[in-house]
Amino acid sequence: MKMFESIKEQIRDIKKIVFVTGAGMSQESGVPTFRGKDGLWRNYDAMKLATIDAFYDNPKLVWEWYNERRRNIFAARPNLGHKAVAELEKYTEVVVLTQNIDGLHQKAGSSEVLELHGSIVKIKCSVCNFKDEIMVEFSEIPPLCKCGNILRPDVVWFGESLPQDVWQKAMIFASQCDLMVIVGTSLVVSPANTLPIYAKQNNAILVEVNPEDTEMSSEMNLVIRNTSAVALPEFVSMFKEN
Ligand code: BJW
Ligand code: ZN
Repeated sequence: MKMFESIKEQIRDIKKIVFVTGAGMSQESGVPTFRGKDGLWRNYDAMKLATIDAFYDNPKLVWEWYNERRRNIFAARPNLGHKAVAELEKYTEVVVLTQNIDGLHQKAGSSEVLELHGSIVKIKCSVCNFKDEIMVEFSEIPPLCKCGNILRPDVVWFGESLPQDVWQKAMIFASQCDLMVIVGTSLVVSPANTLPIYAKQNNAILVEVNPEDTEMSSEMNLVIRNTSAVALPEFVSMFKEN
């Protein structure tokens, strides 16, 4: 099993690695992905729940979805893939640009993680500037801010901009890396799916880890058709040999 043989020789010159991760990264930790059969919750399409319109139509329903996901995520443990990414910091500079809100990269020990789509532990007011972290569940949903308006999960829904400071940094890291590893994302959601383009402009090596084809598979230098918990430990083992 030599998945990464074709880039082995190039590995010794790599100084900066950026991981771009999506829901598939946490699939082996028991966190469902968005698309495909996994992306259904009580027969609702996750893609339709992740919108500001869905929230204003039915804030209680959307809060229930996040509460249930938060319970599942709190019970989840980082898998061998998350751990491999964290371990790689011993050998080279590593930045993780994640679309996930589950915090599992940080739990695994990664020190530079940019959360592009927010975090399941954070909340904000839908009107004023109030922000907080949620530790215990609200007894009544939707919870209200001191200002009287509805509190919402501090995540990025369709039609909303990414946190600008985070996105600016993500673009810079992407355009300066030598190797980008794209793991467990269908790359259908913009602007996160433009990050590989910034890396390519810098002549970075692009590696995709995904059991299935994605929008950008044909742009990759290497495609590993395997899961993250299987492929990433082997990827990291190459750095140990060097
Ligand atoms: C494994 C595996 C294993 C399985 N190992 N792999 C038309 C109208 C309006 C907007 C738009 C429009 N056209 C385009 C847009 C922009 C829109 C967009 O991209 N839409 C597309 C769907 C068409 N984007 C936005 O709106 C973004 N904002 C924006 O562009 O601002 C400017 C703007 C403003 C106003 C108007 C228009 C533009 C914001 C996007 C926010 C996305 N938010 C969500 C929810 C976050 C909070 C939460 O988690 O609840 O982010 S949606 C959801 O998708 C979530 C994810 O982070 C994101 C990406 O999904 P991901 O991670 O790729 O998961 P999947 O399920 O798609 O794929 C999993 C992959 O893993 C698969 O490939 C599997 O094969 C693989 N896999 N097991 C490895 N074990
Ligand atoms: Zn408020």
